[in-house]
Amino acid sequence: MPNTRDDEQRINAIRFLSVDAVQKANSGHPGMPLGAAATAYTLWTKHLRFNPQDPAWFNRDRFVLSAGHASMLLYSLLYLTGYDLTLDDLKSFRQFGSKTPGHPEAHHTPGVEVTTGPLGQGFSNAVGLAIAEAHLAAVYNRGSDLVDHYTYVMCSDGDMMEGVASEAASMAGHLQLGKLIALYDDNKVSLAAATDVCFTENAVQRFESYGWHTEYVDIEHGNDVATIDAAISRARAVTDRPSMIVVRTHIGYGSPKQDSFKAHGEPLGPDDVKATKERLGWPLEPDFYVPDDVLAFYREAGKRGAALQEQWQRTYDAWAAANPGLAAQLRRTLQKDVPGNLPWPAVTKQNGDNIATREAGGMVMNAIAAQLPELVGGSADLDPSTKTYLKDEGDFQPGSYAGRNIHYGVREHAMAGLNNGIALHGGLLPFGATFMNFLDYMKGAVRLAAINKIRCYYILTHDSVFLGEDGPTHQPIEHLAHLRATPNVYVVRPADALETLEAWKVMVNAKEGPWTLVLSRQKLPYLGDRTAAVAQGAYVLRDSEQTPELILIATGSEVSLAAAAAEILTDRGMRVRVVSMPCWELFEQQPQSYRDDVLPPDVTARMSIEAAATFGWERWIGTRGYAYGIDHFGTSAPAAKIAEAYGFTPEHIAQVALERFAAVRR
Ligand SMILES: Cc1ncc(C[n+]2csc(CCOP(=O)(O)OP(=O)(O)O)c2C)c(N)n1
Repeated sequence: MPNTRDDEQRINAIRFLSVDAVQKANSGHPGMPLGAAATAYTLWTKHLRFNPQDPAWFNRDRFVLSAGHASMLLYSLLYLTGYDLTLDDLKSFRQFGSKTPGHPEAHHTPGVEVTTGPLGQGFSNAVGLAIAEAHLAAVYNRGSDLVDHYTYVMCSDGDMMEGVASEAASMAGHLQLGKLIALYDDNKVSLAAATDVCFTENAVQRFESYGWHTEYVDIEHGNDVATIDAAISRARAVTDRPSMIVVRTHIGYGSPKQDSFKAHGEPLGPDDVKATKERLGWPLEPDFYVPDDVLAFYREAGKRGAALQEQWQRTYDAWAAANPGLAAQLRRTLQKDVPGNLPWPAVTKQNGDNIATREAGGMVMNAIAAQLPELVGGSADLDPSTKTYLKDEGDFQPGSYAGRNIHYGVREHAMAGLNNGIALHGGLLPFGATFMNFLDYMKGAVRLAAINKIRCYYILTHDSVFLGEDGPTHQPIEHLAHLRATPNVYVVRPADALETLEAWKVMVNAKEGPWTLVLSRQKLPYLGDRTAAVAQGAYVLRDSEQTPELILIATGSEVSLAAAAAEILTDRGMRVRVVSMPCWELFEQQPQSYRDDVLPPDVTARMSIEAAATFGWERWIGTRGYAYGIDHFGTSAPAAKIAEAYGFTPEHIAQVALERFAAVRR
């Protein structure tokens, strides 16, 4: 059935708001909005449940534009349906300080659920949102429809090419996430060329083999509202599998650049804007034109959401009255509050000596897990090594969505991408664990977590060359420096079991993140009963009797080494302080007076000791200091041999300190 004239007008409104905004900004991507407008229109006006008056409505359907470069498609919809976004905001597309940045940013523009732009990420976030929905429904619903929404994701060729989307799609298929629906704008053109030069797989077959329900809308029907509508309806009815709707479309539809990569990433130019408007029957003037009846129609669609939310509120009220304990828990978790009386384990020499910090971490997590039901997650097929399995909390699997251990499989990138979605859904606090070295495989998603200050935990074990025999491919070197250089990321590398406990306390009480907890494979000594001031980022672990003349600063497994070296230096008559510095970022947040207490400015003889790249330590050791580290890749050998070969022994550290800082003693 051909589109009605009304449909065409409404679709054109999306197209030309996008085209005009890109033209005005002289920057952006008109191609996909032109081609995918009919799909977006159909979804947003016939299926999506949302309330522009309350973008945070808990049970709204989630919509993710994974192809973030097509941001104007989303901004047009947000404006038209009545979110807090004006026509002037669209006119400031991509301008400094505007509400309409180049790519959609969560927490910045009302109605934008997740930050997208790096292709593939949004798709993985959507899988995470769907996991969150499934889990929360299983935990909270008790026969009601309290948590009952769909997650829709619009994606592009580029999304489909990215590995992170494949990982996430494979997981979604395994997990049978029936309320996840992807709409793939299959226009066969990407940035640099038509996709026939590099991407010729059969998407329908691919997703079928992942275990998804699939729909295909052919090129004759890529703008056909009735066809797309029917495909979405069928997808919604399939609740035992996720759905992939491939919609074959024309990039740059209606423009002289149609079907060319030239339509993808640059403004059409005034002549082509005119030609496109003429071709699709749109008034040439004014720019940003929206007929009154079109706007009224969209606003009405937006208003329907308020009624849906009211209806849901009644469901909520009845549910909350019947389940006061769960209701309190939901409220608490949505506010990112944590119980004040978590059963933190006592860590002493008895249970904390000679254990790896990964072991200590597992013990702490398991002690608090029952009281922290929002904590969900798992590892990329490594939990026997990362020690992150929550023993009494069950597995998140089809048929047991209340389980809290997520088996991500060997899919680090999807793990981090899914967790971003889980966190952004609200109500949950995700963690993902792997060997620290494989941070590289998830960095794309970690960076987006950092941009959005997403509250989530990365538990990175096997944190140095001292993992030993697995050798340089598994031994992190530059990773600490990389993480520390990434804005908004907290990096905590505890020195012993007690610091690990304190690190967990700090992380659990933080409302923002992300947090990386960096843990050792090897056993470490207990550094004594003390106030392990992880919350302050650094503290004096061991001091000289009189004013120190040398400060050894170390993190993680090198703190005990520094302490042992300090003993030797003390015997040699040196006044040595040892500072444990588990978290640079927290230390930076302390008042200057505290920082000066720990690192007195007049003590310029400072040596950092860390089994990693020395990059960045100048910040704490100053121009007179010396950074002892490992500025090369590691090697396959037993840890003790590596320690000896790389000079990470108390004797050698003491020796280096004596040589480097001989002047201090004169
Ligand atoms: C991870 C990543 N790599 C590269 C890019 C740069 N880039 C932006 S859009 C795009 C490809 C666009 O093709 P497609 O996904 O088919 O979108 P369409 O052309 O249909 O708008 C590329 C390579 C990106 N945004 N993210």
